[in-house]
Amino acid sequence: MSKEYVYSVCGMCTVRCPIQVEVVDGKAEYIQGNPHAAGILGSLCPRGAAGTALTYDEERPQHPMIRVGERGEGKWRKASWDEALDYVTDKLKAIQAQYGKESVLFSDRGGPFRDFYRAFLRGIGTPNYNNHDSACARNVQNAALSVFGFGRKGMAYDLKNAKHVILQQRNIFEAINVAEVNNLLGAMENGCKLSVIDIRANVPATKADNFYLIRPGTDYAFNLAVINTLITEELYDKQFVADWFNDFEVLKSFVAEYTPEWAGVETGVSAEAIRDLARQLSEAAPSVLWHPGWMTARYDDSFYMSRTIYIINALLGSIGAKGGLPIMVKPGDVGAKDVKSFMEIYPKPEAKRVDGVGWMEGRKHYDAGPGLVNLAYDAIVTGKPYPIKAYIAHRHDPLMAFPDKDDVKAMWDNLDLLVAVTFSWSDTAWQADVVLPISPYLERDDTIMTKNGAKPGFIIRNRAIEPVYDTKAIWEIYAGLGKRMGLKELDYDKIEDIWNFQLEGTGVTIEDFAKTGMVSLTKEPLFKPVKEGIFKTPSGKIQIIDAKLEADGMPSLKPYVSPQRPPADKFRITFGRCALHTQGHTVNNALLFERMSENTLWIHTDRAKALGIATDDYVTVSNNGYSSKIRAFVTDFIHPEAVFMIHGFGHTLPCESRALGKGAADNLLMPKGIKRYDKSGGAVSMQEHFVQVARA
Ligand SMILES: Nc1nc2c(c(=O)[nH]1)N[C@H]1C(S)=C(S)[C@@H](COP(=O)(O)OP(=O)(O)OC[C@H]3O[C@@H](n4cnc5c(=O)[nH]c(N)nc54)[C@H](O)[C@@H]3O)O[C@H]1N2
Ligand SMILES: Nc1nc2c(c(=O)[nH]1)N[C@H]1C(S)=C(S)[C@@H](COP(=O)(O)OP(=O)(O)OC[C@H]3O[C@@H](n4cnc5c(=O)[nH]c(N)nc54)[C@H](O)[C@@H]3O)O[C@H]1N2
Ligand code: SF4
Ligand SMILES: [Mo]
Repeated sequence: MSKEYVYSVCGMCTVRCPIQVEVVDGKAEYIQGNPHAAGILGSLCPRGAAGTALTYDEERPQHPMIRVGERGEGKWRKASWDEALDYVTDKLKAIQAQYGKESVLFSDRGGPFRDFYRAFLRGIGTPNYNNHDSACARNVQNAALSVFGFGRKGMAYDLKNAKHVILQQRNIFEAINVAEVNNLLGAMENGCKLSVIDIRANVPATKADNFYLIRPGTDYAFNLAVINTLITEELYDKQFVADWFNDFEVLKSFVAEYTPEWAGVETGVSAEAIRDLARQLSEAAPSVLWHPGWMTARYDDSFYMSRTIYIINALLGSIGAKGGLPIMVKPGDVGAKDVKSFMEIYPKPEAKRVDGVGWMEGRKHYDAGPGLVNLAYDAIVTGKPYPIKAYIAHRHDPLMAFPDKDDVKAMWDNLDLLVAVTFSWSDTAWQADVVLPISPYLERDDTIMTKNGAKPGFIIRNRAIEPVYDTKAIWEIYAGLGKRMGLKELDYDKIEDIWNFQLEGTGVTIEDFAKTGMVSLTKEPLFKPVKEGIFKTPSGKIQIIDAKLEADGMPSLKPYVSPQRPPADKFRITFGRCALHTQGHTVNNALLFERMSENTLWIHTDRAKALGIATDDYVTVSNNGYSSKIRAFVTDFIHPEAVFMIHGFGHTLPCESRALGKGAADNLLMPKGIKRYDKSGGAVSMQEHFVQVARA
């Protein structure tokens, strides 16, 4: 028997925790957290532990496939890698010759492994790289930029040293980042208080010191009243405000009318409770961390809500503070060099990006970054500002990630080529012309990733075992496509050569990763003080008035508008995550499916009673022609205006025998939802829809 331990990086979700894989006779037997990684300390979440079930799953794409039937019909022919890569590149060449280099669109799931394939996109001359984020964190990203001039990752979350953590629309113990969970639990053992503002009692609420059950969609009102209290009761950090606020007086007069009494009526949380929270926060300041949120693609005013969270943190002086939101430290800050980028080999393509982000009227104020892919889809339909004829969805399942898959499919009808690069089946892969199967993370190496934080460093994803099926690593796929497109610079056939390219000039070598799978670029953690040059706004200060936003016709301080109440026979659809699944792509994982095979519909006791519904009854939940069966979970601990379900269920693909037909799909209850997005923050407003519930 041979047994070895391989350091790598989890790939079951977007967080990418460092792991250690036990390999016995060439088989991945057991996965645990990398014991050397700060915050992880050997632990993993259930999905990370179930990675072996992904690797050994027969129900994933095992070889390249080319469609033979109609799109979405599920008729395929098996292809060799050469044949599939030739097929894709022949099409790409023909499309680019006819419609221009920029007619190729690409979207992914973001993250640290993008550099190599983004170089491929630049190499073939298209500017149209987008990611998934208009269905995730764009509102909070744009809010951070608007207030501080840097994005949401310009600050860390120092949960470990916090004295009071506030989770508003942030389900930290179920929407997991292992290090964050460990750090917060550790802080709570040391007396850190936890406050939760949610529309239902999620797991964090069950551990909280304060829990505020809020009317769905009224968080902006709640926060305006907190700001009002902090200012009228002079609970804010006067020195920090004097030093770092550009236009405090504007804020002060804007919030004057938004009293706790007013917010009490709006939110359902009493004025006294709101005042009391503000007072508790000022006692713990500046070691207060009001979490800015993550999945903020929910409401038409989520961008403004996110801005208020950042403003509250700033009023409490927690920006840059220990136990608050310290300024993020990057390799350059500790005198080190970051890994070298493949993208920089190629010039930035000249054409403007088709989504209009950063240059089109009304879209100039958005972070140009990864753009808004839903707006790029418009170009597939209209051909404006120019046609998009090829689309590569890489590690991205837009048909589940955006509302209403039939609408999205219809937008894709004009494509001459649709490619899915993925490790599991998905609605998007099923709709594609070509499926290029990625090796799951235990079976592939990836480019070296940089981890920013108090001690920045590099982490390596080593392949733990040989590929189980005829699948390839991401770099192999794009090296293969690149070669065929004439990109000699990306023609690699060994990962070591890629790593050496990345590490050139950093002083770090591949051997340095052997001991722990990671390399730290500094011995001592660094806290960067807030000083001149930190805030990247025009004034160099924290700004309430955002000139860029206003130039695009959007107010900096939007007067509060009360969300529509659902009609008496309807509910607002709300959703979130659970610890056992990742988005839509783990329901068919044998180990995770065994533990949770369907989602349930949370519904308030009084509303359920009126409809004759008891816990575990099957009910139908429907909207605009889509209807699905789901079990009810009747509880006092959800707001009566809402129903709630875990996202990612309701699969319909015949190739996923376990997931098939289990539970309901929240994304199908949002008709025309992809068209409804927050014009100020850019994210889709997924919770602005009402549904009907009845006994099945
Ligand atoms: N209605 C509704 N819509 C939502 C959400 C919701 O709660 N409700 N959540 C939103 C959020 S927060 C997000 S981030 C998006 C997510 O939606 P997506 O961005 O589509 O992300 P995933 O489902 O994580 O993964 C996409 C696909 O990549 C494949 N894949 C290939 N390689 C890898 C790999 O190495 N690692 C992983 N993890 N996957 C790989 C997976 O099998 C999966 O099919 O959806 C958003 N859309
Ligand atoms: N286990 C697991 N962990 C994950 C993921 C996963 O799929 N599975 N996905 C990762 C990704 S991509 C993301 S973006 C994050 C998401 O991380 P979060 O955004 O924290 O996760 P969610 O559970 O979607 O939503 C947070 C909470 O918002 C509440 N909520 C809904 N509507 C409202 C409202 O109007 N007001 C208030 N105050 N609360 C409301 C929900 O009840 C839920 O408890 O999780 C990441 N971690
Ligand atoms: S949070 Fe869980 S699934 Fe996500 S990377 Fe970490 S261990 Fe893996
Ligand atoms: Mo997300």
